[in-house]
Amino acid sequence: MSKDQAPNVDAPSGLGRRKFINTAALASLAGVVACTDKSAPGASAPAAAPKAGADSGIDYSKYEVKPGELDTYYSFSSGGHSGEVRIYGLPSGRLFKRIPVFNMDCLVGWGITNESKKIIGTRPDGRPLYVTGDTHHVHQSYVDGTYDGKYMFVNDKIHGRLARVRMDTMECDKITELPNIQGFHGTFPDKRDPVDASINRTTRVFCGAEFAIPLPNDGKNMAASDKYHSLFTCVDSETMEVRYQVLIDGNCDLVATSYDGKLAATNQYNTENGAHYEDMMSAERDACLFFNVARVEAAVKAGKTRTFGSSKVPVVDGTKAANQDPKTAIVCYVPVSKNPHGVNASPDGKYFVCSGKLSPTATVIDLSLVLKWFDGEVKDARDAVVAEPEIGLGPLHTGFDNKGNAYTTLFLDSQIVKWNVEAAIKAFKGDKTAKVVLDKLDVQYQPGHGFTSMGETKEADGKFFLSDNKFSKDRFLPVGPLHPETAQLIDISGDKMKLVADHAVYSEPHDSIIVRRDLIKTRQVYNIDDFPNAVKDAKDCRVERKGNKVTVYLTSQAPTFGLREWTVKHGDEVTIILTNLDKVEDLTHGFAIPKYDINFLVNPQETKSVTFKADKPGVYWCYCTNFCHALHLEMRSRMFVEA
Ligand code: K7E
Ligand code: CUA
Ligand code: CA
Repeated sequence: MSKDQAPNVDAPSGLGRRKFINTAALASLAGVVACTDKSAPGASAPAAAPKAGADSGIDYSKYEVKPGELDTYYSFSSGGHSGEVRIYGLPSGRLFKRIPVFNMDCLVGWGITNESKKIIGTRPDGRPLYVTGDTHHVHQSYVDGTYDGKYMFVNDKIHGRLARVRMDTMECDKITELPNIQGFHGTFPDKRDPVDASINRTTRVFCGAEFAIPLPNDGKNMAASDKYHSLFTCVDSETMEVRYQVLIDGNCDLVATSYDGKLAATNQYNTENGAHYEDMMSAERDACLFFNVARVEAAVKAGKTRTFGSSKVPVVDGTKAANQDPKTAIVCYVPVSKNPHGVNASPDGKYFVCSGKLSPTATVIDLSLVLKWFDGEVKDARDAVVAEPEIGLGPLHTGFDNKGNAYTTLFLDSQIVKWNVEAAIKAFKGDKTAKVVLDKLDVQYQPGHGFTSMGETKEADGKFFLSDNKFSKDRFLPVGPLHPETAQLIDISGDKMKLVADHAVYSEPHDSIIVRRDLIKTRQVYNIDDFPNAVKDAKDCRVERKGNKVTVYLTSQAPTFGLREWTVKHGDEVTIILTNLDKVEDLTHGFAIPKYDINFLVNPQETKSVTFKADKPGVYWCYCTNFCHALHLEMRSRMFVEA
């Protein structure tokens, strides 16, 4: 959008002519992505950037976090194909921590220590099972519709894994690979236990598979498209075991859950079951699938299940053919706009909103009508749609405030649109006076996810919206071909949205949540007793040998390691167990062995171990990598590998 082409909020220009993006319009879409064709819809000319600083009339000092002050929110963000999760403070945008999950990380030794490899899984030669990952969505565990501060869940799209991060240490403690799926995209924990109302704690994490694959995927047939299916999976949030899966028609994209715990949903853009993009956008409408959680679980319990391949996970049939009668159906297929992206739950618990992506509309689905469909009271599933406002081009994700307003990212228009849900419902019923679109704000550029402070909980507070943009181009000092992305902070507390900060973020965050800081309680010092192999006293440091297996028991306490030197033999299998005896907060030590590719951290009162083959004779200075003391450089030990 150029400067002289101010958004006409009441009647977004051009929408009438472009009811949806068709195949022909894909060319211009490609132009947008390549950022070469400035005339393409939504192509963002750098000249259109809003005036910075004093010219904007915004008092930025209101959003400043001064030295020594703490942020008011945590922002937990996926790291995309870096495979990690990140923690920022808001409003400052300061990066606090990168949590390794599906990647390797030599700062803390993730993928290097035995403890982390046990979580990741290993190959027969002891290397980590996978060292790549693609994190898309982060959500925390719930009690009664808001965060309980216990866990965070994050998915790996590449290898189809769900990981759990403990919120007290902010470290990954479990990873589960889902059977018989590819392209694990959307995930969401339930917000209330739907089956046992006495459990005021959520136990399910729902997971959607984006790519249909042949079941079984045994290499016998590539072409038979009727054999291709996606599965919707439920994982137990405590044990992290897969509870059950639902076989569906079409695919899964994003996932949402209702506040009463009765429904889980996934939007799908490939109802066509196409293998190529033209096929995937051939139908005028796709769908949002609603799973009746109690009925799905009753079917699992009743044993109406099958299994695929070597997996023992029970699979129930959620295909259309098996769910013709609403009164017994476990899945409801609600038709929505062409190739939707994103499904988000309004914090009042009433609606799910799907974005059109290839249609300039959002689809509002009334959950009470979906439940009525399951009771046979609503005949046509499409009747659960109560609004379909035109909001702009390329709508993707929606966040909510506490006043009934929705904020949707418009990828093609490079804008955030603020619209009112109840007004959209009135307009859908024919009320021509309903003011649906309330404001539009240019962002720089092409936003993907957008989310509001506490917006995924019933405690949505309407203070901030963060726009995670896919392109930054001219917004930051150039750093070569790989640009950072922009996370733009928007104040949504007033009638008009105000852009108050640009934060540079390393590629490529997809999704985040903004959590009030009082909901997070962390520990800064471990309990030494939580580690069964801890070396609890420097006097216990020793070398033990069983055949050619050698265990080195080691402690760290600034500025020394418990052994000044030790000897192993060429060819030994060496395990080093290191406990950090320091109890002082922030007193972390590192441990690196040159030429042996070993490097990891031990935090106060923590124990970690590594195992390797002593295949290179010589003297090796094992040193502390983490600046801990005035004698940090002197903090060393010596390993002698005897020839
Ligand atoms: Cu990037 Cu949530 Cu994976 Cu949309 S998804 S942008
Ligand atoms: Cu211990 Cu540096
Ligand atoms: Ca489609």
